[in-house]
Amino acid sequence: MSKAALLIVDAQNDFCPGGKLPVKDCDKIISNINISIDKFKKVNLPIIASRDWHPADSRHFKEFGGDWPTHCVRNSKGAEFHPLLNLPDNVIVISKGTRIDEDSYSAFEGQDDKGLSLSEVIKKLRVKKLFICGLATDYCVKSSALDALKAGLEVYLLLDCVEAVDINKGDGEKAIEEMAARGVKKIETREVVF
Ligand code: VGL
Ligand code: ZN
Repeated sequence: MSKAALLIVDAQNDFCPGGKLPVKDCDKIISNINISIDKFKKVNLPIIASRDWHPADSRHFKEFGGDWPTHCVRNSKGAEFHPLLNLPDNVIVISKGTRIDEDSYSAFEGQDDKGLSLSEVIKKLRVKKLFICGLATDYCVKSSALDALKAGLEVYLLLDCVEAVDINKGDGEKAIEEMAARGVKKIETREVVF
């Protein structure tokens, strides 16, 4: 069987209630993600967590000409992973949006702590199947899933482990349909078995 990994996209405080760009039902999503984490942990498959890690003066922010309220400023409380997210000690953290002039919606635009890109990390681990979950469906999850397809991976979207910002109503649903049309496979946590 080809090797799988779990990619948790931007499960950070600022995308949850009380944060700067909250999705609804964050707690439910985090608890579903934790169930997925356990499944990968049990069989020793890699778990990768991306994080939005912006400089305070990023051009991604409205204040500096971008589209978004200030969020996930690196080293701030809002940029921390959600406190209930049960990441294993050996999680591979991918930081993205770290330069002043980049949005980096996709985790494939980020690097690990040694400066390796996500594609390099995945190649090194010989991962062929990527299970994607996290926040937000209509931006970073979608962008990461489409880049994963471009990288030649078999891509699964964990439907019960994603939520959209839905700036316009229905954005999340549209994003899911777009991913599916390009070849992303839709799956629920309970269907993940190794
Ligand atoms: C995201 C908007 C801005 C995301 C990040 O993680 O989906 N969305 N920055
Ligand atoms: Zn961002």
